[in-house]
Parts: sequence; C-alpha cells; structure tokens
Amino acid sequence: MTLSSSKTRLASLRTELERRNPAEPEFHQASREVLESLAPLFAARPEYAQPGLIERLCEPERQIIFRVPWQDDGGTVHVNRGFRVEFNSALGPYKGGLRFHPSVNLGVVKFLGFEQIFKNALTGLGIGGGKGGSDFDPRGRSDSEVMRFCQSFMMELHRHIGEHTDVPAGDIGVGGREIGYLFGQYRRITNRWEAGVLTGKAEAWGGSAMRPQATGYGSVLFAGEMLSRRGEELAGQSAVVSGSGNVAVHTIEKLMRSGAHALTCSDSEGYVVDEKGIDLELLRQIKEVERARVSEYAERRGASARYVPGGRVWDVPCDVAFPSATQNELDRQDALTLVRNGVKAVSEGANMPTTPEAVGILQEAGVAFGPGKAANAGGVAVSALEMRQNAARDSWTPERVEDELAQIMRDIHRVTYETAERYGAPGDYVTGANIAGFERVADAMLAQGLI
Ligand code: NDP
Ligand code: 2IT
Repeated sequence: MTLSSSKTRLASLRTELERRNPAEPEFHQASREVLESLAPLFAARPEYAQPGLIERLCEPERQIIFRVPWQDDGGTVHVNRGFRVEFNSALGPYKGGLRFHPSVNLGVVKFLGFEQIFKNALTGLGIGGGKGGSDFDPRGRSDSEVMRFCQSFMMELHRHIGEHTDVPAGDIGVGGREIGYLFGQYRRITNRWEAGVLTGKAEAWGGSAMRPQATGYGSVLFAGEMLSRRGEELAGQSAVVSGSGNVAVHTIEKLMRSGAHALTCSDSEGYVVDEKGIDLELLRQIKEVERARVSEYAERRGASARYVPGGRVWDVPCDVAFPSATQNELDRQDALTLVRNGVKAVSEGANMPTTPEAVGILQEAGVAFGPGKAANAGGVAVSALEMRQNAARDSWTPERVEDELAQIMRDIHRVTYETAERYGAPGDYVTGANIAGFERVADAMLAQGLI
C-alpha cells in the first residue's frame, strides 16, 4: 500500500466513523489524530492495514449507560447519567478513570477511553482501555451528598467491574474521597475484599504509595526526557502549569524538586501568577483541605501573586508549559503566544488539552511536544503497579514505586521517540506515541482472532 492510498483509506474510515457516531466532537478529534498518524505504518506494514482491524479498534467492545438517582441533603431527588465505555481488552482488563463533571457525555467518555487504549499499551503493563463517569457536578456538594451519589453510582457499576474485568480509578472530580466511597459500596454489595477492583485507594487499605503523585511527576519526567534529548535540563527553567487539581499540584511539586520554577496555577474561573513561584503548601491548603478557588490563593499570598479572572495562563512567558486541567484548553492563539514567548517544551498532563491547530503550530515552531497519551501515562502506570501489589497482597515503598515510574517514563519516551524516527517523523512524539501504542494493541488483537 502506498502512502497516498493509506491516507485515502484512513480518510474514508474517518468519514464513516463520524457518520456512525454523530454529535461526539471530542471522540472525532481524538480518533482523527490517531488515524492520521497511522498512514506511514500502513504503507510500510500492510498486515496492520488489513480490513477489519482498525474498524474493530474504533468500536468499543461495550458501552454502558445507566441512571443514577440520589437525594441531596435537603431531600430533593436528582437524576444523573452514568457511563462506562469498555473500549478494548486485548492487552488486559479494561483500565481507566471515572470523571464526575457536568460536561461528561458519551462522546467525552469515548474520547477518553479511546486515548486510554494507546496510553495503556505504551506503559507495557498489560492493561486494556476504558473510561467512565457521570455528568454529576461535585462542586459545592457536601461529603454526605458525594457519598450518596457514589453509592448510587456503584449500585449499577458493580455488575460490570472486577479485578480481572474492568478496573476504574480517578479522573476529574474523582479523587481519594470518591474512590473510598465507591470501594466501600462495592465491598458491601459483593461481600468481597477485592482490592484490585479500583485503583487510587488510600495506602492504609490497599492503595499504592505515589499513586496521587504519579501523573504529575510522570509528566515532568517526560518533559525532562524531551529536554535532555535537546541537550537541556529542567533545572532553572520557568514553567507554566494550568489547573489546580491532582495532576497540576503534583506537577508543581515535581517541578520544584527538579529545580524548575512553577509560576502559575488555574481553575475554570481564572489563573494565578506568582513571581516567587507557587507556594505549594498554601495551594494544597486551599484546594485539598478547603476545596476553595485559586482566587483565594492570591488573596492570602501577598504581593508576589496576582489573580487574573477569566484569563489564559498561556499568556505568562515561560520555558516549559504543562496543560494539566482539561481538553482543548490550549488553542491556536495560545500556541502562538507560547511560541512568541520562546517556549521550548509542552508536556500534556491533561488528556487532549491542546487543540489540533495548536499542536501543529507548536510542532512547526520546533517546540518539543509531549502528547497526553505518552506524557501523562505515569498515573495509569502506577495504577497498574497498584493492581500488581494488590494481586500479591504486597505493598511497596515509595522509593520503589518512584524508581519504577521513572523507568516507565524513560521507556515511553524512548519508544515514542524511536518509533517516530523509524516512520520518518523525527521529533514528532504524536506520531511516535500513536504508532507505538497501536502496534502493541494491534499485535494482540491479530493474535486473538476475530472477536
Ligand atoms: P481534578 O478534578 O483534580 O482537577 C481538575 C482541574 O482542572 C481543576 O483545577 C479544574 O478547575 C480544572 N478544570 C476541569 N474542567 C475544566 C474546564 N471545563 N475548564 C477549565 N478548567 C477545568 O482532576 P485531575 O487533576 O485528576 O485531572 C486533570 C486532567 O488530567 C484531566 O484532563 C484528566 O483526564 C487528566 N489525567 C488525570 C490523571 C489522574 O491520575 N488523575 C491521569 C492522566 C490524565 P475547576 O475546579 O474550576 O473545575
Ligand atoms: O486518564 C488517565 O490515565 C487517568 N485518569 C488514570 C487512569 C487510571 O486507571 O489510573
């Protein structure tokens, strides 16, 4: 197959996928990027282009949608929608987080599940791809309301998950508190101590050391690898981070430990820039203890910090950028600003935070760009290490987990870099990650027959 006939085949697949999955723009965006990357692979290795393989990969194995009724503290009844998309289990049990956010719908869960297939394959750890969540908005809800919601959500989800079947974890709006309530309800319904059914548990009852840190730390490690390929290091660099949740906070922490200066954080209402570097203790107090907004940080921090309501964090000049909040938060205009300000590397802590136009601009300008499915794979990788510890009824030291995480991130960087070179796209981590992830899943699917 020539390169141009590969491109034609993949373009018609894309058209068909968009026709069959209407009104799912995020899923179209995520699948389009992967399909576009595969043309050089199909041209060089016709076995991967055989009819049916890519079509199967783009169709989830199973999609579950369910009703989640719950009562708020005042007794009012609410009805939310729950999702679990079990996308691909060729490499292992479905694995991927749960997102609780009002923007969640089937297309969002499918985009996340699709990305997860390739990300999980890149970790090399034997996990399939899935994702789930709900349009429930945890903002402003009491602990008891969140607990009742989680219990109702698990009342249905429990029949679809299991340590050998499907292993959810956290994502936006789902952290340690929610995993605790979900696990408690699963245990009560099933009458089993099945530690490996969920990851992101607290260390005291089956969680892994370093799981909360893993995504942010991994994203910084990936940026460090990209910079070192260019003869540079993180120490001394200025960094801009978006978001102020799990991934952002641990990105800032790891940047500080690496000798870099993290200047910003944000939420959906605005951003903070702190000339002295973010005060992590204050940020944690506000976000993790008080569950308040980042505007509060600027109020308490004093003269070094400024709050910009509704602003874009990408306006702050920096050497490295870490989009760590949500999808499509860094657009064309933001990419032009970053390039104009001399950014050297962008590492995606979030899933698909950079729009396709912005990715093009950054790559065109020679910026090292680490796509989420490679750069943020540290979180799910440590989830897989948590499953391994649970299966062995063991628990590892933080040092051991951190060493393994660092090795996994180095391996992901190397395989994406080398794969991009092999397929004629040197330095293009998007192509490298998509092809390398695809090859691993496709090999397993081909070996396992038409299922
Ligand atoms: P959290 O819920 O802990 O934090 C989310 C952060 O993103 C908050 O600061 C939130 O601000 C902001 N945010 C969420 N939605 C929007 C929006 N629509 N517009 C602007 N800001 C928004 O989630 P995580 O830190 O866990 O997740 C962040 C990203 O990282 C997501 O893309 C997630 O998929 C990805 N990811 C997470 C992993 C993990 O292990 N947790 C692993 C790999 C990727 P606000 O409070 O105002 O909503
Ligand atoms: O997007 C992601 O990789 C996650 N939210 C983490 C998934 C997991 O199973 O740890």
